[in-house]
Amino acid sequence: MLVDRRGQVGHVIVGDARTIALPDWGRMRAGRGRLRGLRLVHTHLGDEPLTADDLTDLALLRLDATVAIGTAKTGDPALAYAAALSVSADADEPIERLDPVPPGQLDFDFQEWIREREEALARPARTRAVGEAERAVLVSVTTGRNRGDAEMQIAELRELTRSAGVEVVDLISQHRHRADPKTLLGAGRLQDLVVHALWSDADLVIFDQDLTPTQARNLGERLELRVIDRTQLILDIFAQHATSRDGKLQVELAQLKYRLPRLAQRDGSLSRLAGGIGGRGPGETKLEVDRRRVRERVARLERELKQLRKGRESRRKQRKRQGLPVLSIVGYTNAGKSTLLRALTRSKVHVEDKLFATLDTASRRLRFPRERDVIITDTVGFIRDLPADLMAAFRATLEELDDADLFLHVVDVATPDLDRRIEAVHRVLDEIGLADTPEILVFNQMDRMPQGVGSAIAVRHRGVAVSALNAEGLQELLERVATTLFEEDIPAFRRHRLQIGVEGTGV
Ligand SMILES: Nc1nc2c(ncn2[C@@H]2O[C@H](COP(=O)(O)OP(=O)(O)OP(=O)(O)O)[C@@H](O)[C@H]2O)c(=O)[nH]1
Ligand SMILES: [Mg+2]
Repeated sequence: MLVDRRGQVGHVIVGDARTIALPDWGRMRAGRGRLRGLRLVHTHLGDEPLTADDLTDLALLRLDATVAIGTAKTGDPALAYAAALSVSADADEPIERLDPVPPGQLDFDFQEWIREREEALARPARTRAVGEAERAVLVSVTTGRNRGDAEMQIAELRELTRSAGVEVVDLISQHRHRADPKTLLGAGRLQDLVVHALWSDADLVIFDQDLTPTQARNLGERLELRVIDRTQLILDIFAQHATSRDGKLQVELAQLKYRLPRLAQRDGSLSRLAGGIGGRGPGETKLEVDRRRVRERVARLERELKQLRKGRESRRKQRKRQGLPVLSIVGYTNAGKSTLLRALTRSKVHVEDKLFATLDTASRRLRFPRERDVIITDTVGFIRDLPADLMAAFRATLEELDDADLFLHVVDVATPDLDRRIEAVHRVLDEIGLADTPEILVFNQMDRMPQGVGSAIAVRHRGVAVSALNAEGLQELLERVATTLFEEDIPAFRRHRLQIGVEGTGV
């Protein structure tokens, strides 16, 4: 039976020995941070306590309480086992169980009890102000043997979340032998997730691992919260930061391509959802329409991007005719690439302590002594496991790198997983066929390290240590550039002292 707050029986459901099918919850949706307003009282065929499935339903459906009444050998009711979600964030367990008693002795003021619990739950919600950032629970599930760098991964997910303007309110992590194909997380951690999201009044859940369309759908439905994965988060950041026409179109294209299989997948399994919850969501016809629209839009975007690409190509050709060497700044996101461009050219390109602050290539002219000019370009940052759709969409932007005679590969020297990041950048360069372009490793942000440490790391990697922010080490860097590009020996340059001049932005 499903019993509402007034004590009225709304549904009587007859199941079989193994399962009961609960009704469609569509119209009985709980508000955010609230319980459903329904308690489930059901019988078990033996004198058996609440099962794992009972507790999963309790959590996922956010029931007020669940009660199982066992049956004695005689056929009489045995004990009543009751449980509810823990309402205090200090609780050790997501679920609170009452001591089993014969059903007749399950005697307390339910109205009062549930009122207190809802109040405890509503407390975090009340402190929220209008215009406040969205709140997210982060989830990380590592599998098999690849748990080694889980902490770094989580730290990076936090940074990505912050860059998207979302506040992190909680973290759930799990190491599993194998990912659950339906929900990624195991049932127990899923309960934890529901309860933590409830406690922290979260608006969305962000998974560090990419979700299959099926997992995304299952989780969204069970949590009744927006569920996104790392790829979507990165796409969101890109969408927020895109400024040029090119950038906006590329991001939109990547987003649509990511969404398409998720739309297509949905209707195939509308009929039966796990846990006996009736199917809901938009009907097939609407999905058909959605899918067609998305495909049309994808085609249009691709056409438009092709046009823009032509313009870009002719600009590149023109530049080539000028015969100027091209220096491209590449590196992991937030390493300080734009800051370095600024420092070198004293220009005002956009710098921000956010991942993927730069999405568009910006080129400036850099003047070396003896009238030798170089084009220097700033590019979009890289990240490990760059989503494939995004790579494809940004291929056009990355094509600019084809022209580079030399890469300035900027590394944040203060990051603990520096080697991994260098490797991640090399992997992307390799994927776009540019592994052979010479590079100078630039260990930036040395001001954040104790004296001498940055330079020591740079020496070990045969790079140059700089602080783009404080304009330190730039002279040495430029000398290295000059020797590499013009094959001139350093002493000759020392005599001249490098005077860099900067010219307009119309490259
Ligand atoms: N302390 C210190 N901070 C720096 C230095 N260089 C850059 N930063 C800071 O690092 C943050 C990121 O700098 P950006 O230049 O935007 O980095 P980016 O590599 O262009 O980043 P994306 O475009 O987002 O990939 C900013 O807050 C900068 O002020 C440095 O030498 N020292
Ligand atoms: Mg930048």
